[in-house]
Amino acid sequence: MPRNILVTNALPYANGDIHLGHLVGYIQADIWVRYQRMQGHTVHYVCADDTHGTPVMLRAEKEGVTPEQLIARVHGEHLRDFTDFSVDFDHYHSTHSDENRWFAEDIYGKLKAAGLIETRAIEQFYDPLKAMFLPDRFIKGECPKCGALDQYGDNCEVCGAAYAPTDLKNPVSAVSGARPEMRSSEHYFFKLSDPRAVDFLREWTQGAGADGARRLQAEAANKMKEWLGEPGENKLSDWDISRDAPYFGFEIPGAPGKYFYVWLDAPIGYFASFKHLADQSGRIDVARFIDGTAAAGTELVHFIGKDILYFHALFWPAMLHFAGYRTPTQLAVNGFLTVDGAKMSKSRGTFITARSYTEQKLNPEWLRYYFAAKSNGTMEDVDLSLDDMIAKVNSDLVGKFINIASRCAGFITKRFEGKLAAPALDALATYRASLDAGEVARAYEARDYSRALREIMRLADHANQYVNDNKPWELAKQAGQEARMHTVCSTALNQFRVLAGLLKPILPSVAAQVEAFLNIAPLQWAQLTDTLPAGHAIDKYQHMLTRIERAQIDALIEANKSSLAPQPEQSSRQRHAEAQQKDAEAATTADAHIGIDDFTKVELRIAKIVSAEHVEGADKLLRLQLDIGEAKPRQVFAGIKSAYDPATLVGRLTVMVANLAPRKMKFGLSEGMVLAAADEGGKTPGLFILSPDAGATPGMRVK
Ligand code: B3M
Ligand code: ZN
Repeated sequence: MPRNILVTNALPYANGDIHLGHLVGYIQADIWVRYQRMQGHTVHYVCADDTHGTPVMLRAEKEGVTPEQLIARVHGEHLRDFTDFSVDFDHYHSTHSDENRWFAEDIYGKLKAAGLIETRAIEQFYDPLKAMFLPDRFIKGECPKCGALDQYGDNCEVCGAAYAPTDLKNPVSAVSGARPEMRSSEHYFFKLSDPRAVDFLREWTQGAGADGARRLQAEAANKMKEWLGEPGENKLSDWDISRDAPYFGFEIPGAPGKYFYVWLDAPIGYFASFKHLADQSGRIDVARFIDGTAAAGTELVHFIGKDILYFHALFWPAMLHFAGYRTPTQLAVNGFLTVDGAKMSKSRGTFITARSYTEQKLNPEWLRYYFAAKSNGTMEDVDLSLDDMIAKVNSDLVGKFINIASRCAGFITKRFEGKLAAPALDALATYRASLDAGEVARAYEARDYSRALREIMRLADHANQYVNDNKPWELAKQAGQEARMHTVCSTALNQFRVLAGLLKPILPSVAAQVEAFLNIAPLQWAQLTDTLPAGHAIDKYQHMLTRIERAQIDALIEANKSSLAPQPEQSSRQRHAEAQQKDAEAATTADAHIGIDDFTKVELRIAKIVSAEHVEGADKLLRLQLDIGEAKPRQVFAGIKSAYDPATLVGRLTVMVANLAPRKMKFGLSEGMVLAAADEGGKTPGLFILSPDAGATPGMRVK
């Protein structure tokens, strides 16, 4: 029975480059789609850029362009990267589109009609300078647990603690540097705690689709059990789906100044992209794939990373179900990418962008092959071990697979005008008998590509054995062995053809070259073991795939080494799958350079410490009076008590930030900040305040 499947990949956020970590899931999905099509099934494969939210808004502002301009540029970049890696969507759309607005409003309206939308006021950090509410990731401060400076509002990069932004000590807005204040605002909530939603999700996450296949991998289903709690227990909170202006997104109908939170309309983008595709093609019945009542007999499969499981296994199916849409048939969840066993790192050069990979002229099929060899259909992390990648590509892909053609094709062209002989039927029969095509098919279906490749490589060994046993290059030198050599090479090329078909979902561009070289119609699963008949003319063999040189990998790593000193590694999101609901608003500013204008906003001045004393009831602070040439010294509370005896500070010159907004503290007003060095990694304990060179006097500007 031909299947009808709508397949999606997670929508990459329109604020940043595609990197190899992204590509794991995209390549896995693309392989699956190609496999299904080879089986004769109908697949619609769509994706889009996820464009809304604060990070896009702020980044556009910083670049001096409109959000629309920014997302248009990124759309082009993302699509080009995917195309370079043969991730071949039928359509690549944008969540900032008419279709998406329509679906978002429709779903919201239906949830509201179902009594599942509620408003209530919440307290949130507000940036008074920038006049906007701050997402957690745009608040920085000291970690409440380990005291590390400069940590984001949701978790600490140093000790790994997860917390609420209100727990941060000395919070500042990462947007303006202002001290945020608490403000109340009316928000819209999707009532996930409603018993209807909880009951539905309990059933949905543990249950199976119409075809009996589980919707979630075992690990994912278990995670859901944890998140949902025991029956009777209700651990779900309502989901805050609104954000206040200024916000780049869709305004909520009937709620001026309130916008849909980016994560509400992001998954809806799957449908928007599909609708656009259907409208373009004029031949796809959208309702058959997405309507709650009309969608029996079609499938909806989402490929996602494990960091966004929460959204796709709870919010999304609940939204769909209660709005009368169909729910996903399957979530295909992949793990994170590590490189040589460690998290991707900008300073080590292992945060590798898709663009740099192609710019360094590495072959995308190498990566597709290696990722496939490391993908087993579970949520386990995938390790890109660079030496192992070189070894696997060179020995398996080039050494075992390509090698068969390169050793036999030349003789056919030179000696037999490119025409094949009838293959040795006995040899071909043993070969085919040794292939368990059903096993390869089951492995592809289960996204266990590593298992599929083991089976395929076993078969490649068999083919190589045949060539080694029959040595066409020796037959070529012997008189009277012409016909035998012709048969051996023709048999080997028939064997090669089967391998190319089996590998086609993983290596589309190599497979296309093989089809051209063998002069055959596109390989399909049902015709895998067809025979190329005697007299079939092939094309001249051209080399299809080179080996990887270590130097190419080294150059790639070098090209990805950040010019900045070591910085926080890829954000700690990978450690906190659950806290990652907030990821869509992930920091944009973390690794950017600042311009000189940003720097000169900070007014640094030489200050003379005229008095220093302990503060009653404060275990970290000293009260300093600082002379910066003004009529009256400034009072500053500095967290340096652990490092300095106040008496030794009096009379010293140091450096202070003079234009920091004054802050009211329990002990009085703090009118600035002194600078101190600290080893954030915590290896060298202590705090070290700065001193100017001799000759500097109080009040001098530091630039
Ligand atoms: N854009 C992933 C992220 O930004 C998010 C995926 C959306 S899928 C609907 O982390
Ligand atoms: Zn910490």
